[in-house]
Amino acid sequence: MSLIASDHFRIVVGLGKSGMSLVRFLANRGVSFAVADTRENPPELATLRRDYPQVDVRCGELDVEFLCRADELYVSPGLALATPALQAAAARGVKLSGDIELFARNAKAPIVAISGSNAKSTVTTLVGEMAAAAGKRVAVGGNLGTPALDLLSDEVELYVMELSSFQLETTDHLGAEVATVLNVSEDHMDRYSGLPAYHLAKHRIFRGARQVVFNRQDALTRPLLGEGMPCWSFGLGVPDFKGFGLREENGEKYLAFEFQNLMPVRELKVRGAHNQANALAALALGHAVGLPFDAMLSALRTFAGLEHRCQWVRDLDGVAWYNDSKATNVGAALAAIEGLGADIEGKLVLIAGGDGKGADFKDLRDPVAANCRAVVLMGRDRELIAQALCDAVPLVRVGSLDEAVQQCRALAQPGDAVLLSPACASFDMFKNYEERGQLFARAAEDLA
Ligand code: UMA
Ligand code: ADP
Repeated sequence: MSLIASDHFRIVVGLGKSGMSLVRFLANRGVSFAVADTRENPPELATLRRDYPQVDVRCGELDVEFLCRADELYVSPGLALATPALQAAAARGVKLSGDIELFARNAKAPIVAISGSNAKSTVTTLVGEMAAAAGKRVAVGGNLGTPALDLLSDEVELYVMELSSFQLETTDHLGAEVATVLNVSEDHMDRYSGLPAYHLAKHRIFRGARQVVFNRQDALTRPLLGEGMPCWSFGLGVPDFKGFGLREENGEKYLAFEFQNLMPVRELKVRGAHNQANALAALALGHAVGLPFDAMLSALRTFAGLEHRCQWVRDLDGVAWYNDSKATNVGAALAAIEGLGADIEGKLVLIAGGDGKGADFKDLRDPVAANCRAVVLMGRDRELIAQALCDAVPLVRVGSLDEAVQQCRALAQPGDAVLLSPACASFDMFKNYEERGQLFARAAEDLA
């Protein structure tokens, strides 16, 4: 059976990383397609013109008549499906699809599919490392790192895929061997009408799944299941049948599966309760696809965490500095504030603010009051955060990250930790969260 109909005409909408992977995929299969992007100069334009000069590319405002020439549009996850030109094309019978749908139709090895508001990259990387430790030829990517279609290969024995809600919106049938939504908290409220719409998009990951992993502590991660669907769970409580969790014995806390202790928690290099949950989620996913425990546990022992996720930067005069620039929403910042706050002797001096993506910051108030000495606020939505925090702790407004670092140096006391965990996207002040994290780390390292 041909996995891609050759008589259809397609248009790739969006010429970023995923768009370029679509171009390579379609060109390699000799099917006819064109490209459109609303930007005058999309990131991969030069590469496209160099490698595929024959491809018709339309830049600038989307032209509905042009889009309607296609049978199918492969839409970038960066473009909302609600974009009027896309909706107009859909109304005229053009199918809206995406790279993950195409990937799923063409992947020959089992897929571990991972979504959630937070911890996707951490858990995806962990499962990838567990599979590699077990000797599997594993391909890891999706929303993280390499675009899905660039991973396709007959050599691959297991795909471990991080999938965003944006990617899932254009995915009709993933057919994962095991799928999970790790947690659900508000994010991307500038693209969704509310939490229900975001939740619905995330749950498309379960379409056609053969097994499911859910979070016992987050009801929104549970799919509606048909009877007999194999189902594993994780959570920080004591586990039961088909569950991964924590158990305490003789004063020692263990990662555990059902009634069996697997490994003392202290052997994990990553810190905080949220990372224990991530380790348990990865174990559940790995177990579902038959990875042996010894390989999975050895991967857990060596995993030191990803850059920009509660990453230790330095100690200075008894104050530890942490870069959690990847905390681009409230849920992630809460995990860092509560996780790290419980782990240190003193208090946190928090740097927050940026592009809030329409979020409601009120959930920060109590954890900030309990864990923080002060909050240094920057970025476009700093006043929204200030309003939500009220008078929970002293607030300091700054105009730059360097100024924020200087203020933190003055505010923090021995035993405290300075934490950059902005609860916001970075785009109002930086190229991306990586640049924000790097500049923070550099400014902290430069302090004398
Ligand atoms: N854009 C336009 N016009 C277009 C197309 C895009 O203005 O016609 C703009 C939009 O603001 C969009 C941005 O460009 O947000 C990026 O779109 P793109 O098509 O250039 O993106 P890619 O480079 O293909 O990256 C996408 C994912 N980006 C998004 O979902 C926004 C990357 O996830 C992903 O790694 C990549 O595909 C490969 O699969 C990034 C991301 O920020 C890391 N994801 C969000 C997140 O993690 O929160 C969901
Ligand atoms: P994602 O890919 O979903 O953005 P990451 O693994 O990159 O996830 O982590 C993003 C942010 O979420 C980090 O700032 C991290 O501190 C926070 N985080 C990590 N694990 C969890 C968790 N289990 N629950 C909530 N937040 C978490």
